[in-house]
Amino acid sequence: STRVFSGIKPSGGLTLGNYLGAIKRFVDWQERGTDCIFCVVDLHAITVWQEPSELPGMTREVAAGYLAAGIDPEKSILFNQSQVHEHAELAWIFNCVARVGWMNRMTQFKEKAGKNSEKESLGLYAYPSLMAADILLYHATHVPVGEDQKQHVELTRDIAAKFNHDYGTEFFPLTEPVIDGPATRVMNLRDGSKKMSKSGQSDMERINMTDDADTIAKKFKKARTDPEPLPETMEGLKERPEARNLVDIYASLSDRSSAEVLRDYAGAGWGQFKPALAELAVEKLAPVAEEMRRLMDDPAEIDRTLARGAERARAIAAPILAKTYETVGLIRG
Ligand code: AQP
Repeated sequence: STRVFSGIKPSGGLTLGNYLGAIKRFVDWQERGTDCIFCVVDLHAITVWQEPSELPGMTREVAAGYLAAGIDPEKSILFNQSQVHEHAELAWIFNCVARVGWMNRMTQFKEKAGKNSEKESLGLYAYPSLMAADILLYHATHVPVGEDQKQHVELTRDIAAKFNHDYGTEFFPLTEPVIDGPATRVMNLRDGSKKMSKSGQSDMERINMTDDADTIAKKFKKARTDPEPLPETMEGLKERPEARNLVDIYASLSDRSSAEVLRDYAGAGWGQFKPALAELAVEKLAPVAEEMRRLMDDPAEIDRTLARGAERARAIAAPILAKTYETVGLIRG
C-alpha cells in the first residue's frame, strides 16, 4: 500500500522553494488521504556546522511551517529525525551496503563541497545513505521532493536493491521519487541558473516564508529578468530562465499551469507582472507566516507535537530495524 515519506532540513529559514516544491505538495498528499510521514531532518542539518543555540529554533520553525501550511499531526506523522534513533542505526547498515563510487557521483555533494571536499564532514558525504534510511525505515513507496533531490531518491532505490540482492530478500521496497507541478525547481531570484536555497548567501536571492509584504514586493521588484515582455506560449520561455521562474512561481501559487498563466499575461511587461506576482505571493504566504509566528510563540507545544509524532514513527520504525538487524545476522538479546 502507498506510504509517503519526506523531510526538510532545519538549516535556515524556510524558502518559497521549500514551500512550493515540498510542503504545499505534502499537504495535497495528506488531503488525498494517503498514509504520510513528514520529518524535520535535524541529523541532516548538522552535516554542515549549525550553532547549537540556534538549531532548536530552526527545527521548530520547520515544524511550524509544516503545521501552518496544513500538515495535521493527527492525520500525518510529524516529528524530528533525531528523536527516532533507528534512523541513525539503519543509516549505518546502509553505509555498509552503499559503495563509495555511488557517493562520488552525487552532484549535491560536489556542489556543496566545491573544490575543497577534503574539508567537508564525512556526514555530508554520507548524507544520501542517511536519507535512504529515513525513507526505507518506513517502507515508504513514494517520496515527493523537488528536482534537486531526485538523484538521492534514485540512490535509495539502488541501496534497497543491493540490500535485497545481497541478503536474498525482498524486504525493502523500490521507492518512487514524485516530482510534479510547476515549481519542482524554484530558482534564485538574482541568478536563474541556481536554485533558491535556505543557505544561499544573499537574502535578496530568496523569498522566505516569514517575509513581510513589503519585503516580498521589494524582492520580486529587484528580481533579475530580461527586458522582453511575457510570451504567448511556453516555447517563448525557452532560454529565459529568470522569466520562466517567475511564471512558474505564479502558476504554482495560483494552482494553475504555467501555460495558463501565460494566456492571461501574454504581452505584459515586468512592470505589470511583478507587482501582480508579489500581490499573489503575499495573499498566499501571509496567512501561513502569521500562523507560523503564532505557533513559534509556544515552543513547548511544538516540542510536544514532535515528541508525540516521534512515538508514532518509532512504532513503525523499530520492527523494521529489528528485522533488518536479524537479516544481517546481528544478535539481538
Ligand atoms: N528551490 C527549490 N525548488 C523546489 N524545491 C526545493 N526544495 C528545496 N529547494 C527547492 C525541496 O524542499 C525539500 C526540503 O529540502 P531540504 O531542506 O532537505 O534541502 P535542500 O534541498 O538542500 O534545500 P535548501 O533550501 O537548498 O537547503 P540548504 O541551502 O541548507 O542546502 C526537498 O524536497 C527539496 O527538493
